[in-house]
Amino acid sequence: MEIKEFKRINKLKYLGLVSLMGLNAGCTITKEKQKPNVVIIYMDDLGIGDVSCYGMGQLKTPGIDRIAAEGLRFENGYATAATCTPSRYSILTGDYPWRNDKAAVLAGDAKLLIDTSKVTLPKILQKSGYKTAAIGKWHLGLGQGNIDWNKEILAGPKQVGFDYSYIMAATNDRTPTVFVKNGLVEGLEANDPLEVNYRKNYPGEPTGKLNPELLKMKTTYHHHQSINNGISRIGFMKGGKNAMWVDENMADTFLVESLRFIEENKTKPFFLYYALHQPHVPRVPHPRFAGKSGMGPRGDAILEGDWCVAQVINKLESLHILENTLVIFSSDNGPVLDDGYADQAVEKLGGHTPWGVFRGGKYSLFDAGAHVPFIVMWKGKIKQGVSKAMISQVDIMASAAKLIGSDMPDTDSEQLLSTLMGKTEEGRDILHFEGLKGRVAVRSKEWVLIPPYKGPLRHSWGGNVESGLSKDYQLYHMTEDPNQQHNVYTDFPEIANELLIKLNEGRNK
Ligand code: NG6
Ligand code: CA
Repeated sequence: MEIKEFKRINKLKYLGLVSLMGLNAGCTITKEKQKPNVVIIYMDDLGIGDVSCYGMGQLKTPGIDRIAAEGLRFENGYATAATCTPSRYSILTGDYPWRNDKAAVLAGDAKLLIDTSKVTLPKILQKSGYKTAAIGKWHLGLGQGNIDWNKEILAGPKQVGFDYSYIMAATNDRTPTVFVKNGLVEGLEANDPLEVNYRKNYPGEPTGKLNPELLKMKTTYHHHQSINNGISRIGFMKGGKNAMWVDENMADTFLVESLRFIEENKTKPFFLYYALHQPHVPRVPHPRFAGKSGMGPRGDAILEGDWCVAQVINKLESLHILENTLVIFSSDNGPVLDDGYADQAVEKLGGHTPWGVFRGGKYSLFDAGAHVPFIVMWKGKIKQGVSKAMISQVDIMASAAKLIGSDMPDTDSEQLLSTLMGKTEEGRDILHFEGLKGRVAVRSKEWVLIPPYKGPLRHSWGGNVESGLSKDYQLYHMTEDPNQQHNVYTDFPEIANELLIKLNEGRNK
């Protein structure tokens, strides 16, 4: 047995043990009124049609469905962007990503995107006595430029408001393929320093392009640089061999970290930002999920993620803190099939529709780019059911501030606590979202307006997804025509003009 696998099993055993202990301790948790815990469960590239409770696809996701069955499922929930970094920026800062001109898909060696003087969601909670943790995918930059991976990284989750962090720097398809725990690369040995470069390779280091014989998964676009675990990535790296992750164990690693954090903080208010990597490429689920979906690695990775979600809910339940925890489940952007690796996502899809009834997907300004699963649960507190209210992930921050009675700075975040709690079906009147960097659309309850933007009709490197870009204005009636087949811009000039004003208000502010 490999050392890493051994460690993993032991970690799981430890968990089994501690969760039993937790069961007993749960009874003694003080009943005095306590601030509710907040848990954000954030998946990566998961489409609205990938989640079975939305009734639009063919996969079965019982773990996520439980959150909907016992909570409130939003039919009009949005990320602020059709890519990762910008959406994450919004969740944590309460601002639209286009307020920061660097908020685009970041390289693995990019510097911290969030100004450390900025009030953030974790900082608000921290100030109110919460223990805060970021576990999983970060992708918001680290350090202040020219990062030295062999020293403590002094700009990252901690400086943004997280007491504890256990993260991957960027994406699972970008170097460095290591975990960073509280600012330090985990498992790094002093005699094998880690170096990362996004411009050129290190002499003698294999790459996917030069050494295809070392690969267990072929690439379709880009990802042909440094290799770890038989998979080539974007970006070069050298050294740090003992610190390299094993993709198959990534889900368990982040889960174990999350469960431990919950366990350790069960008696005090906590905020957990649990950012899963599934089903982002490379899709390499643990062998116990391989082949389980019949849809290839993409489907299997979703089943793995769904199982992880269930473990978190089970943990909260077994500790008797589900009644005191607001759980928010969502995805950072819409779905994509071929995102750079030949993993049969297209060939094995069958009749499944990750984008649901909507058009486009990840990277797209059509609706499926940012229209994502959005489900909340708070046992005994949130009204169960389905809400048609329009809500954006950027609204979580002001709503959470209201929940705990904290001040909220002036941001793009709308305070929609009553909407989140299911007390009203009134949500936003207007929301904005971004396709690729800087291309913003505006949506009202009924309409969406996409102004003209330069760019290709399809992203050939992004699964051939329709970009939603056009040289013409596009206006769609979202309730009558959710698949955006009929551009009615010329039929409704007044509506288009009103929306254009709103678009610019949100774009320029
Ligand atoms: C793209 C990558 C894609 C993915 C994406 C970021 C290619 C062809 N595509 O540039 O694989 O990594 O960036 O995804 O290189 S996100 O979910 O983090 O935004
Ligand atoms: Ca993503």
